[in-house]
Amino acid sequence: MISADKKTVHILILVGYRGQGQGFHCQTDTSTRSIGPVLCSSFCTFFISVRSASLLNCEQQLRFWLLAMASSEGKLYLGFDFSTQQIKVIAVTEKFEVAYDEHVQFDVDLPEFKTHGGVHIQPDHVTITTPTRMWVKAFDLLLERMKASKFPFQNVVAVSGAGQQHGSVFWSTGVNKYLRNLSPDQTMYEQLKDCFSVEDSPVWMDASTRAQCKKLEQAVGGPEILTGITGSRAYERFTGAQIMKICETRRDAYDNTERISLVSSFAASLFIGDYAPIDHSDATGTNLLDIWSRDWSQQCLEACGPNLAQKLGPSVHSSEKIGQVSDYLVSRYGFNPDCIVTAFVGDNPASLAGLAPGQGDVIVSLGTSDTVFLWLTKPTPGLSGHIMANPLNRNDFMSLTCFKNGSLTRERIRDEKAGGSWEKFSEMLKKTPPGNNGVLGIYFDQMEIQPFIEGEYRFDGDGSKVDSFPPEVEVRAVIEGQFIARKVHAENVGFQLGPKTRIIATGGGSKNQEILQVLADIFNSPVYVKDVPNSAGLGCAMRAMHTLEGGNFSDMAGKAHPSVLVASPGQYTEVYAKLSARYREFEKMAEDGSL
Ligand code: 5FX
Repeated sequence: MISADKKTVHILILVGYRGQGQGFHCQTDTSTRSIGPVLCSSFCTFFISVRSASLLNCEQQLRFWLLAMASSEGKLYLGFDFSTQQIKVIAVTEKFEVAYDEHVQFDVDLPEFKTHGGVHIQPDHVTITTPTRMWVKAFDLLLERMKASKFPFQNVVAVSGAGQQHGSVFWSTGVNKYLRNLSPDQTMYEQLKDCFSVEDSPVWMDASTRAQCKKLEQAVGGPEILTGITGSRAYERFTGAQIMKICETRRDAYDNTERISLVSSFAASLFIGDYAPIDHSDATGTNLLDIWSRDWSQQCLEACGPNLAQKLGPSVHSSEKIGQVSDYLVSRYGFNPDCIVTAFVGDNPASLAGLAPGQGDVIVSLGTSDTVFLWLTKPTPGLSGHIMANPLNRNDFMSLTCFKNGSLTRERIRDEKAGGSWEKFSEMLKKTPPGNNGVLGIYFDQMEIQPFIEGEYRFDGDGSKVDSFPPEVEVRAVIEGQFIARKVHAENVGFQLGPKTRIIATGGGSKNQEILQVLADIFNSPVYVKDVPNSAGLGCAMRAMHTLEGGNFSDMAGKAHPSVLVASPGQYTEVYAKLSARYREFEKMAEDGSL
């Protein structure tokens, strides 16, 4: 029962059962909001009077109070995500219940920086930056919001976070003393806003470094050799080429730089009040780290700028404790001085953690574009995709391969052939056999990343080019063509199917059972689904917990969001082996222009 006047909200909750609750409902004048499931181990009655500026705050307070009370010692773990458009935070209890979440949206909450989608696009359309100091101000604002909603900072025992990959922050020479001695009477923005030798951070959307990429590849002996050292050929957005560009075009700023952070280690620096080390997984998004030794590659450093090893500082494994929260955060917000900080990582490695895979698992994210993450033990780096350090297991790797033509292409074929209905699309899919009688369809509505081509390509069972397919055949062809490509590229970077291989599907496309059945048949592996909103933030909260508590990450995190088996493979290995071989031929022809 809830009664409210403008300032005070009285909440009477009677919980009369044991075990997992179904969630409480907070009735306000305008809406009924679910406060989320709560574990209650005994019969109890709460009467809480909350003085609050808004009913929304009241709900949040109630949520974390209930959840903190429900967990044995009220411990909370925080995961931050410094992403392109916003900073998000999520707090979870020991039982992985989400106790709190909040965010700051750059364009809306900090309009004075005039960003669009969190960035500035320069007139050349390829130089894309974010004002570094905006991130500091956004972080202040987020902490102030948490404080205003009476977030129990003292209950937080471990923190970690993620940042958009590849973006870089340039700290001016001598500013570490400000970071180490922040006064709790002022905001971080007031004290750090002039500490950056480059005011606008290059971000992952930047594509202005084509010339530097060529130089970096040439310097080490070619794209294959760079790939063999760093796990990726030179990419415009990767930090090595970005640093080389600053060194070439703004030499004074480069020379006046004491430390270069990635967005992730920059955010971690704000937590520990000192320059934070870069974690291995995000460091593999720079073209500067040797993926095998996990040290900076001398050759790559030399190609990008003088004294670069010193400017980058050390790199550490993602699970490492890098310090405690700063005195500033303790004094100003009431953090517990013993609260540990785990290395911050890139957003993609963080999402991998949030989905809690096991060694050898394949994660297929079916969204606007499709992304395949693989947990690899023996990678074979190639010219497409990226091999990165695995954020969960010190000696392992992860690969990340992005395909531009994902759900938009699937939706176009649905609209054209199935009248816009997924039900009809699924019915049509069931009418054709796995393998589609040998036909192969490839649909790149937009220029694909690998292979770098656009257009529609249809081949009949004999491998001859045809102009069209009957509707049912087209429906199967688009799904099979896409998933065969995902499998071929997974094999290219060293993925080997084994009896224990599991596919974890996530994203909008993972809601369609028939599509998932095709995925199971093509990968010859069971498909599980997991729906994890804010997987990067959650992954970081769980990583923080893991650093503090130890144990096996996958076992621990798997309990948070158990995966559900949705499709088991049929016996189509041979059918799809033939189609995969034909897809490889197609890509070869696309590459040498003989299509
Ligand atoms: C990965 O290589 C990317 O560039 C993006 O996914 C960024 O990490 C987005 F933040």
